[in-house]
Order: sequence, then C-alpha cells, then structure tokens
Amino acid sequence: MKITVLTLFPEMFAPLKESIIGRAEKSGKIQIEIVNIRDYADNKHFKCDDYPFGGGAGMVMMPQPIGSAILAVDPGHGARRIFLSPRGAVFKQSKVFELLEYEHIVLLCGHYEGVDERVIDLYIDEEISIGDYVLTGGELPAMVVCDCVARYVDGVISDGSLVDESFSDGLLEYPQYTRPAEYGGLKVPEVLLSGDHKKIDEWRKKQSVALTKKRRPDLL
Ligand code: 4FV
Repeated sequence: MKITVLTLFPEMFAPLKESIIGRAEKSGKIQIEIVNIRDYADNKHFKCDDYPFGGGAGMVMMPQPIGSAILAVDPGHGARRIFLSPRGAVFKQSKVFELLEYEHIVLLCGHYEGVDERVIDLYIDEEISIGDYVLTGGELPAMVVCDCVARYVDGVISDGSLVDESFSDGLLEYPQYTRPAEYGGLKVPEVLLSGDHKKIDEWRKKQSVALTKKRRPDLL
C-alpha cells in the first residue's frame, strides 16, 4: 500500500518518519510519501493561496498547485483521493478497514480557510473528517489517518495487538494491567493472575460490554 500526503507543510510530518512512517516503511508493506504542494505552483513566486472571491476572512488554497500535484502523484486516477475536511464523514475504525483495501491513497491537506471548491469537484473522491471541530490545517487529520491505516498493515504492529483493541469488535477495550500486582493500594483483579484463560476472556468481554454500555451506548 502507498499513502501519498499532499501538504504545504511537509516538515510537520518529519516526526512521523521516526515512528509510524519509519516502522511502516521498514515493514516494506507500506510506503508513505510526503509531497509539497508548493513544488507544483506554476507562478513565479510559488504562490498557493489567495483572497476568497466574494470577500471574507482568511485565504483560500488555489486550485492549480493542488490539481497539478494530484495529477503528478496519481496520473491515472488509480488512487483513492481523500480530502481531510470538517465536511467529511467522521472517520471511524470501519473506514480504516475500507481504506486498507486500496493499493494507493492520496490524502490532501487543506490549510487556511480551505481549498477552492473546484479541486473537490475535479479531483477528490471523498472527504473525511476526524471530528466536529475546526483545525488550522488537514495535516493532523492526515497523520491520524496514516497512523490508523499503517498500524493495520502486516508487519507494522503485531497482529495480537490488533485483535482486542477498542472498536475492533465494536466495543471499548477492557481495562489493562501490568506489574506490580498492587499499586497505590489497588490490586490487579485476581482473575488476571489466575492463568485461567477462559475465565480471563470472559472477564474481559464482560468488562468491555459494561464499559461500552456506560460510556458509549451508541456503539451497541
Ligand atoms: C478537519 C477536521 C479540519 C478546516 C480548515 C483545515 C481544517 C482548514 N479536517 N477533520 N476537523 N480542517 O478542521 O479533517 O483548512
């Protein structure tokens, strides 16, 4: 799988080279490339944003640099082209599994007030939001998507870690404990020290259902 991120701020992704992107690329099963939209601006000063027609605060990203960047990284439209935006469907674990089916994903990061609507009309397949709030750019949402998708690609994270995590079976994850067996006057639940894996699994499932009922009944 290949993920191409289109952004005006490639340096924001540098830390990920050490962690998620680094691990993902070491696995050899996924490639994440960060592309600077500004490199595709065809004007003398590499300008990528301008004042909005009709007035209003802030700046809007111009269509040409973005369009040229998309056509450069995905000339045959073989990729799933996603624009991170508050207008998109809210990103959920189920969407992660959908995205894992694609060989190539292009993540477009807006900035400032957003992008010229013609970019979406001409080039974008779908918009995804990471939540109902407004950020300064689509870079953090793109990192969220990269993280969620990359960790499910073989070899990035051990399969065992992926089975019982929150949302993997539609429930919140059960409480986790590690050494010491007593801390702050609180003991680890006896069942977890019993070695009886059937009972442990039953306890964990019960905890997940109870937690989900209490905190996220909407998931049931
Ligand atoms: C956002 C979100 C988000 C809106 C204007 C970038 C910003 C700026 N993207 N989920 N919530 N984007 O707030 O995905 O261009």
